[in-house]
Amino acid sequence: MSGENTGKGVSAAVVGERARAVLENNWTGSYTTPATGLYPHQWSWDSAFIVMGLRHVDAARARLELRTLLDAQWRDGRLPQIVYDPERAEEYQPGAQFWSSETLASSGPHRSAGLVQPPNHAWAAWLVHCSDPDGSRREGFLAAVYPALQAWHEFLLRDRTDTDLPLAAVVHPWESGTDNSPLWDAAMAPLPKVHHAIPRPDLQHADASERPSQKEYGTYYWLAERYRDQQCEHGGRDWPFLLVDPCFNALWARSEEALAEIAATLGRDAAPHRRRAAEIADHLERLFVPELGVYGAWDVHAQTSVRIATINGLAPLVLGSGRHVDEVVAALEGMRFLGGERMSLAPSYDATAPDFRPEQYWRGPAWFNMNWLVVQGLRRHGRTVLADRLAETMVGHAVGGEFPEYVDPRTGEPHGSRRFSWTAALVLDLLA
Ligand code: 2M8
Repeated sequence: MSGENTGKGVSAAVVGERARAVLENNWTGSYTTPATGLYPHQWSWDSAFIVMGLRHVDAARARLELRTLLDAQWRDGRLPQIVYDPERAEEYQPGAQFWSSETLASSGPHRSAGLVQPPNHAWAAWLVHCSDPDGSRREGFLAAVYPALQAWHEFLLRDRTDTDLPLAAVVHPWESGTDNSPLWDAAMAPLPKVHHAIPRPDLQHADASERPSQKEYGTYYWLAERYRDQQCEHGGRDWPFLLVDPCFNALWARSEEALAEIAATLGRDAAPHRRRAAEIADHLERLFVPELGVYGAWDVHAQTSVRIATINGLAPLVLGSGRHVDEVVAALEGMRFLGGERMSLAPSYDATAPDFRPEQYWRGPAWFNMNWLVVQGLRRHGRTVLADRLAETMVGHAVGGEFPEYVDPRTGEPHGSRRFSWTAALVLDLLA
């Protein structure tokens, strides 16, 4: 796209410069915060998305970003949702004090949250290696990160899969990264709420109407406190929130494919990773909902399927093996998502649903990371015209809205934080 006009009267070179400036501004010296005000620490899947874009402008820094996250890995293999900056303890809640991870034998060397986030890290590691193979080799990057990434995936296998449907389950909506997605509503509804006051520093940086509600936070805290009080162990099917998310698992399979590439490059056995990727992809097919044309979720605790159309259900497109590519692309182009030209980007939730909210967090807005996943999936399956259209729109909305966290999918009107890191990073990737 270099030198071309992005459609907002700004050249691709200028967009690239602005995106780099966002990442520069949010860089701490060893990682990039998602946004300076609202999210002052290192977030797990944000960092991996950031690495996927940062590699085009500074591969060494991208490698450092990922290694910083992996340094915080717990002894049991989990990669924490948040690695806290002790200097900014009060600026985000729940913070390091809430989790007190330093009191747990299984935790890592840094203060971090006990939850996890979607496993896009091995994919990011492979991409950053491919961008600068010489630098990566000189640093021994793949050899250094491979054992940690393997241990992370083994944690998912050991701790999060169930015999009936061996896909990874999340134990809290925060783990899905799509916090208040309607996918979790039915499981959340019967859960209690805490009665104490909940600190909400997030509301100093974002309008309350664009953040999860106080009611949602009541249950988030109830569930997080319970998990923390059980030493960050869910203890099996009795855990009241155990949801299999199609996006989380698609990223796990995509990352297993990347681990196979990494293993082969290191002269190790790639076959177990290929097998695991194929198994996850196979099991994912059981989540396909024919009447919606997308993948749904599975509630392990309630033993029920969640048949709702969300952007999470399009994510399996990133896999090469998908058996329902035509149906998923038709759903993407249909009324629930792009609706022809009605939507400029794919919304996070079914646009035909009565409770679709185009400005409310994960209940309608279009997110850059999710649309980027859709673009990757479309490209993988040769649907380049639609992929290019979405990519161009993403770049236009990003630059028009100062790299917003998310946008109204109809108009591109910006919402949430501005100068948001993964928006800037993924735009850099699209420009490259
Ligand atoms: C949002 O989630 C955090 C909790 O992790 C929050 O709402 O405070 C989500 O959009 C999540 O996907 C993202 O990783 C995080 C930081 O950008 O913010």
